[in-house]
Amino acid sequence: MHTMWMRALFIVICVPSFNSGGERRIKSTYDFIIVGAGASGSVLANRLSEINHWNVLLLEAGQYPTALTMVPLLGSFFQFTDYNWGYLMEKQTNFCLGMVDERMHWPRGKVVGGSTILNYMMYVRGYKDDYDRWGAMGNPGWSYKDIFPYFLKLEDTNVKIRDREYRGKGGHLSVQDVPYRSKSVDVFVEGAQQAGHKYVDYNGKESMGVSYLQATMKDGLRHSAEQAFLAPAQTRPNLTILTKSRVVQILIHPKTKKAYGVRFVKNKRYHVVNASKEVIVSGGAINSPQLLMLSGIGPKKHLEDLNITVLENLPVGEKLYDHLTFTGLVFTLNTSLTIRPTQIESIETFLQLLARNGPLTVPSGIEAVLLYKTNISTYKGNYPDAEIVYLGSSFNLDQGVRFRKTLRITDEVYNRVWKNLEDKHAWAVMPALLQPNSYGHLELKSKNPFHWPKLYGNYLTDPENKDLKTLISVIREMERIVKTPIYQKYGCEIVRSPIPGCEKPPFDSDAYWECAIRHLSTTMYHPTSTCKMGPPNDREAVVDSKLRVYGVKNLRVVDASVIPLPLSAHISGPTYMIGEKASDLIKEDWIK
Ligand SMILES: Cc1cc2nc3c(=O)[nH]c(=O)nc-3n(C[C@H](O)[C@H](O)[C@H](O)COP(=O)(O)OP(=O)(O)OC[C@H]3O[C@@H](n4cnc5c(N)ncnc54)[C@H](O)[C@@H]3O)c2cc1C
Ligand SMILES: *[C@@H]1O[C@H](CO)[C@@H](O)[C@H](O)[C@H]1NC(C)=O
Ligand SMILES: *[C@@H]1O[C@H](CO)[C@@H](O)[C@H](O)[C@H]1NC(C)=O
Ligand SMILES: *[C@@H]1O[C@H](CO)[C@@H](O)[C@H](O)[C@H]1NC(C)=O
Ligand SMILES: *[C@@H]1O[C@H](CO)[C@@H](O)[C@H](O)[C@H]1NC(C)=O
Ligand SMILES: CC(=O)N[C@H]1CO[C@H](CO)[C@@H](O)[C@@H]1O
Repeated sequence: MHTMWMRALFIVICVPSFNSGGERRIKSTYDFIIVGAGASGSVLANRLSEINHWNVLLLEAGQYPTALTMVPLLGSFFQFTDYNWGYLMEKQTNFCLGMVDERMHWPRGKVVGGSTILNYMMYVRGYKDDYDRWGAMGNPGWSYKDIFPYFLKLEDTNVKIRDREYRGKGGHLSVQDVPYRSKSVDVFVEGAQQAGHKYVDYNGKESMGVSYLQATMKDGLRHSAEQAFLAPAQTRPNLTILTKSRVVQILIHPKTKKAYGVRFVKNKRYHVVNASKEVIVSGGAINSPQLLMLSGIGPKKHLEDLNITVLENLPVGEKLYDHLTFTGLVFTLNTSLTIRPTQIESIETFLQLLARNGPLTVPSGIEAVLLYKTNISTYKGNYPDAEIVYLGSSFNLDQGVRFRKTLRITDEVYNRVWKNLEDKHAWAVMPALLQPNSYGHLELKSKNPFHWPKLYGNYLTDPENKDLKTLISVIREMERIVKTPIYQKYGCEIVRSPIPGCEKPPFDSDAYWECAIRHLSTTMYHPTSTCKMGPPNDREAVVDSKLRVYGVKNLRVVDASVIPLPLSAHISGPTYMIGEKASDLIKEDWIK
């Protein structure tokens, strides 16, 4: 942010994008109305408009993104624009203690492409057991063997280490190696192997191990849902995309319980459009449950308290799984191998980007991942419950200007832990919990559709404290990795400045790490399960295995909300898959 060209970027962001977003005349009726142009909604819009005689309307609350969103290192930058809904988690006891107002930031994309415009581009599909569990819960068609072909269908994989028969070629979404690698990431990948982890294609045959990052990227730039799925379909006459169109209600006949259209706001005016076949809600794991509840579908008591007429009593929003990660684990090397602040600001780096290489192509600084099973896990299969996300730098990379603010780290904490690292070769990992036992929930604040919902993460609240123990075990594993010969060669040391508020317990004791985790943990931005899929006898289920909302006709939810259990994955991949699978389910239902 300190050089001319970085400032210029700010200015360009403010220039409206040239793509006006289909201001065609709004018809009164479409066959399908899709709410939300995120990961799932974009796939649906593409696949449903493949059918000649179907008219599809895609409504998106946000606008088209500027081309700058394609620069991978700038990912987190756009969280400070109106491409982000800007949600904050409610303040909860003994958590987020090192954050401004003790509240966690929960960014979500409000832009064509949804959260795939803001996300960190990590492509991690998840494992056989992830999906076999969905099937075993009574969701026919969702076992690994059923959904695997959809991953192959959506991907265009271009990575060096690749288990061929496990990876798709020729799909819409490009998955690549990051063209630039800091020297320090090689040390991590080697160190993890010296500590006994395998080097693998983590989206391939071997379930666990260490790997360089595979990213949703094309030619070194972000490949979003908008580019992968909407751009190729945009000119189809039977697809209408309306931007800055915020749906405030799903219209449902109170007697027949049939969804027949939506009400939305565009240019400060209310519009009503009908759907002759279906309304499909793809607003993401926070907005989809919010919209259902505003429309009378949700927990009876909660809706009645807000004076919303109850059409269907369902446990909408009552379960919310997320992946938690700890951001206070920082190390230094005695040699210049990491990505340096001065490097980021140089003109040379900018020129490298034009050649589709250099540090700006690294998605938000993330370079590698290690997926493995901790010794806390009691799961029988060979299946990871933990992840270590490797950053080739640390939050001081930009002098605390941006990364720190996305996490709402207070000045006091930043100054103590990171400030004096600004001239050191610092790097960080983010240990993450993939199979949490705790879960949160969300509620409406009021019946006003423009009010934020109330979000509760409830992290680390499981009665046996397994989530906390797992996170500490992952920190310990990282400490083991930095003891390997390769790390010792570069004089690796853990940063020992205690987090303010955690000075009492001896540094590096379990009690210290618990305190640190309660101060500086954050979401990996993976909320799911708020409109959970399940069989009719599952009392937590909101949609059936065809993603139809129970008790309401012609209404589906298709996005990360339907995911029934925590995934050992990052959520964009599975959400694209859900979009592909749902498109086929819808086609099967309507093409006789
Ligand atoms: C900062 C960040 C980093 C992430 N990093 C990664 C990563 O590295 N790897 C990964 O796999 N995943 C990552 N994710 C998660 C991933 O991007 C999401 O899980 C995925 O995009 C979810 O897809 P979705 O279709 O459920 O919702 P979204 O992609 O969020 O799309 C929902 C869309 O619906 C629109 N919408 C909502 N309500 C309305 C309404 N009422 N009317 C009209 N439109 C509406 C929204 O504006 C949005 O465009 C990250 C997410 C964030 C925010
Ligand atoms: C939309 O559907 C409703 C309910 O079936 C109907 O009353 C209304 O007239 C329809 N509107 C249009 C424009 O077709
Ligand atoms: C619900 O309606 C009743 C009666 O009109 C009113 O007294 C009450 O304040 C309303 N509650 C809310 C939460 O709006
Ligand atoms: C669990 O694993 C961690 C890191 O790998 C290690 O430090 C710890 O001692 C292990 N605990 C037990 C009980 O084996
Ligand atoms: C880094 O530390 C290692 C181990 O102490 C040492 O052998 C090496 O010479 C150091 N390198 C530099 C550049 O100081
Ligand atoms: C009616 C109509 O214009 N149908 C088009 C819908 O989109 C598909 C895919 O591009 C075209 O083949 C149809 O002609």
